[in-house]
Amino acid sequence: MTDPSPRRRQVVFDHDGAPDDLLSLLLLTRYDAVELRGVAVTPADCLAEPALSVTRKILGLAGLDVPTAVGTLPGRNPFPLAWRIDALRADALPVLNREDPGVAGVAGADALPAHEQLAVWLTRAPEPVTVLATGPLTNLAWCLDRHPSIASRIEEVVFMGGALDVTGNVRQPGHDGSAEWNVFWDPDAVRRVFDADVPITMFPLDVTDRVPVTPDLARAFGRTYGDPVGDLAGSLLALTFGTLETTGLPYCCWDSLTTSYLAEPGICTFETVRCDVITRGESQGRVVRHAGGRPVRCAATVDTGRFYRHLLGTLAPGAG
Ligand code: AGV
Ligand code: CA
Repeated sequence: MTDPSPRRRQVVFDHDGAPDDLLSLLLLTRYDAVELRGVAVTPADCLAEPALSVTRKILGLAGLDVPTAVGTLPGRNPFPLAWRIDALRADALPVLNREDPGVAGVAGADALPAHEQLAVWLTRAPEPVTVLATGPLTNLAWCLDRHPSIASRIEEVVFMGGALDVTGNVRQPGHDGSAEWNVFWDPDAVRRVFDADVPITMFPLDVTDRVPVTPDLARAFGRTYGDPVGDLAGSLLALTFGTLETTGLPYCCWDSLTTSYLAEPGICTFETVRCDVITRGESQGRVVRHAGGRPVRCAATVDTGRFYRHLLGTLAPGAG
């Protein structure tokens, strides 16, 4: 008798359309360990319409018929427009436009806005679902607020966000720089999710800063040129170039490292930290260690080489 096949995690993905989020979506489409049940787009680090469009095209490229929804809830602290327009560039990449848009089925949004759709996905799932969030937690917070019993439908929240023992990445007038952007966009949402009875695994800047997008990593995808998945991955990484020159901070594999946890959890080590989030004032959006806070399983160290090999091995298996 053969072993029963390992259980596939039921996953709902909530992302916010930046190149790194799209690379994460591409990874998810390749993972045997993941059954993708729905993809929500939060209009935070992206423009909603092209981010939804590119999401559907990536699912189409993978041959997956997965429902999508786009968010309408606003955040308190908007992302720079210069970052949000990257979704327009990604949506125009040739590798995603080999077919007529009508044929690829990219036209028209699903009926429900993402927060309501997320509630439906979680409620109707046959077993508890992992919510992977690589953008703000606004949709999930709304679900928990409006339908508190949804907490029991959630197996684990896996979230890219926070900066515990390192400087944040927000550089805005009136802010002290201690926050990470996904939390800063909607600090109250993180508070709401922290208050819920759900297991949280968080990937703060403390680890994600250790996996920058390097020229070597991006160029390695050239070795499988002609393969649509590898070409898309390399193109998404190329879109991140210039970040250090324009912001003073490198572009990192923040979201894709977080996503890799669903397939290869041994890339990082973890420690449980009692956390709180500051929601007002010049440190708003900062996640802090706090003795009375809620326990969060936080990624603490990362095997950088193993992560880069995971990316290449998953998205450009022939690259060696
Ligand atoms: O703070 C990291 C989060 C990740 O979810 N995002 C980018 C990733 O999708 C915000 C962000 C921080 N710095 C950025 C960001 C930059 N230089 N460009 C675009 N987005
Ligand atoms: Ca993101």
